[in-house]
Amino acid sequence: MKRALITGITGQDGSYLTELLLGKGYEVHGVIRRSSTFNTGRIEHLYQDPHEPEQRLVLHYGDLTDSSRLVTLIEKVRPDEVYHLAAQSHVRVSFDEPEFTGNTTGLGTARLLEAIRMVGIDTRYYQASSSEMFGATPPPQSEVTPFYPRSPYGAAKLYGYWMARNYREAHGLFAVNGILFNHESPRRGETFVTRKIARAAARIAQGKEDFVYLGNLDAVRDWGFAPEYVEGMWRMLQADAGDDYVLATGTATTVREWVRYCFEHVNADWEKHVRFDEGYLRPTEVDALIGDASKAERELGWKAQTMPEQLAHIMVDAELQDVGVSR
Ligand code: NAP
Ligand code: G4F
Repeated sequence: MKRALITGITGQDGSYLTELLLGKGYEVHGVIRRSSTFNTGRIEHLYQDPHEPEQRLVLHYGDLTDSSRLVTLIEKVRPDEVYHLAAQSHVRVSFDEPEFTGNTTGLGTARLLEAIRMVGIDTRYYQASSSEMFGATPPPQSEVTPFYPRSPYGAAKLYGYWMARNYREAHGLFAVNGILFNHESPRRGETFVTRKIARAAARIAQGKEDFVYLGNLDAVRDWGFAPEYVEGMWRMLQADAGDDYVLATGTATTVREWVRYCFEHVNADWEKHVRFDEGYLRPTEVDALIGDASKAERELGWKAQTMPEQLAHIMVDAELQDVGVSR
């Protein structure tokens, strides 16, 4: 039985990856943060009682800012595969908290890599790199596109990217950078734009709210479906050698188009319900991200299946179900 360690198991991707790995027969160990309220809602359905002899999902307290804990965790679990997904992952928030973002998203990666090196285990390491690293470089973006981050988050992720590459080159670690373009789902955090809009469309259609306040509607993103992307992460760690791969749909959608997809799905006129709030603008914006995932298709047999309009419908339907409407 293979053993995996997932940081960020309570996040969107962590929850889908846990489902995938448990389904493949893995023993899964997840790192969770101590919180005064439960933060395990996304993995509640996967929870296993620690008293069960056959337990294959084990949760451990830990934090990316706590190096010694990362060392003890790696020593205790001795995973065959490490999926490093934990991060302060919100771009807008990273402008308010650049130091915290650097400490967790950037240095947290160095702490984890160093823990693996110090303990000396033979493991495969997945780094959750991001299309946000491309920033101002125009699309299409692939593994050979130069980086130009436009946020403290993007800069922190770029540091993590180069640290993973350096541990591959300097220490021979099987380290992979998954450069993932935006991927969404009904489990997406409520303040990311796709979920915020899907949720608003459903609630407005049910008369629970009147307006949604948004920032830049002109930004272009390449939105795919998260469960397909975690399959790509797993495939990267099954390759013959550590390498870097882009995962994306290759399609361009503006925030305005996403708004239209969601509101049309509930037969509402978005122009009557969407209002502008400059508080949602970023000091520096990433205008357009459109990925070229041909390397992942060629080498891993991975290809995105769900395209943005269908994804918008999946997310709105989930929100409708949440407010008691089934379709
Ligand atoms: P997410 O939903 O925001 O989840 C982030 C996870 O990190 C949560 O489990 C969170 O724990 C944990 N975390 C945050 N700070 C931590 C700390 N100091 N110590 C330990 N854990 C900490 O993110 P996601 O969408 O699943 O994305 C997964 C990873 O992929 C992230 O690194 C993200 O930056 C990267 N990424 C995401 C996308 C995307 O479109 N989704 C694209 C490219 C790259 P709590 O639940 O306690 O907050
Ligand atoms: O949904 P977003 O906050 O995602 P963003 O900034 O693209 O970052 C996400 O994708 C990255 C991959 O490229 C990940 F690495 C990162 O962790 C995260 O998952 O914003 C998307 C776009 C932006 O251009 C933003 O300016 O939507 C625009 N937007 C317009 N109004 C808004 C809003 N974004 C948010 N969050 N809230 C708004 O009201």
